[in-house]
Amino acid sequence: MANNYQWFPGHMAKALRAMREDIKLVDVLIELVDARAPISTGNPSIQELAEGKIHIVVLNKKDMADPEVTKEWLDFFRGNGMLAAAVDSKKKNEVTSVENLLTKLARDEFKESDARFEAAVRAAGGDPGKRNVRIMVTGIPNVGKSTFINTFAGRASAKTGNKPGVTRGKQWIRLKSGNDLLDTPGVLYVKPLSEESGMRLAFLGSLNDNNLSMDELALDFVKWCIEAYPGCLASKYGIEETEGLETMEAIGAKRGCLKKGGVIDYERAAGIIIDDFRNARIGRLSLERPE
Ligand SMILES: Nc1nc2c(ncn2[C@@H]2O[C@H](COP(=O)(O)OP(=O)(O)OP(=O)(O)O)[C@@H](O)[C@H]2O)c(=O)[nH]1
Ligand SMILES: [Mg+2]
Repeated sequence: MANNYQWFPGHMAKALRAMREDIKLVDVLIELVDARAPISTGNPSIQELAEGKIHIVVLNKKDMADPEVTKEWLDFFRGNGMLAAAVDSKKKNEVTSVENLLTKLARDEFKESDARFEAAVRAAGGDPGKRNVRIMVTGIPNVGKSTFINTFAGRASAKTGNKPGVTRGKQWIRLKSGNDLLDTPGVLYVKPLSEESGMRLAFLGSLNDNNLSMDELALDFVKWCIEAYPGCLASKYGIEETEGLETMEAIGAKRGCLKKGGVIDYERAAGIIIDDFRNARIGRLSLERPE
């Protein structure tokens, strides 16, 4: 069965409405994307939503991405006049460097007398005299929003998980710097996904696995990997790379994924391959490069 790589959430319109409301309250939008696929995990509509705000693109999970490609992406975004940084959200110093940049930018950009800002702070029950910089994190499911917020806030304040869609609720977190961070990240879904983008999101675990055939997903991944990073699967699993299905079978056999009669257990092989990719055990592989 071939996979249909699309979102299946019933709450996309609701999420967008909530996000539009939240955006009114903040000065700064931190858009988290996955460093391994910054375009497919990004939101084209955020440009319009972020108008009048400081918008920074943060390439998250850089520890799992191909470092050379991440450098190219940073050049790409900065070359297009955007603010961009790459981080491992589990590292405090990397997350803090993003805040330092934002605080400085926000102070320069928004003057004390900014009426729009004051109104927004009052509407949120805050004290505009204090001029705290208000920050919001956005991103598609599973890009690491909760992890980023936790590290940012310096305590476990946002629930994290491996499955998309874990986060609910809403509150502000006062940061050590005096800035305020919205606890609830904004979630945006881009629809429709192109076949290629959808597949990348599925590899990364941003689409719900329950709606996918994992055999097909792993096979698509193996095919991609042979082409984009030749030799990678061969050295990881000690097999020979041929065409996709045969290579997947070789990995399965090597890992003892066999059913009665020596038939390959595709499901188990698929689970191993996808899990290895998602934990960067096959290597630091980027799914997208700048054109
Ligand atoms: N290696 C690595 N893993 C990360 C990083 N950031 C997040 N993760 C992992 O990615 C998974 C998803 O992270 P979450 O913080 O739950 O992602 P989220 O965007 O809040 O997900 P939803 O709430 O489901 O939309 C978790 O297993 C995290 O541990 C990172 O920078 N590096
Ligand atoms: Mg979350």
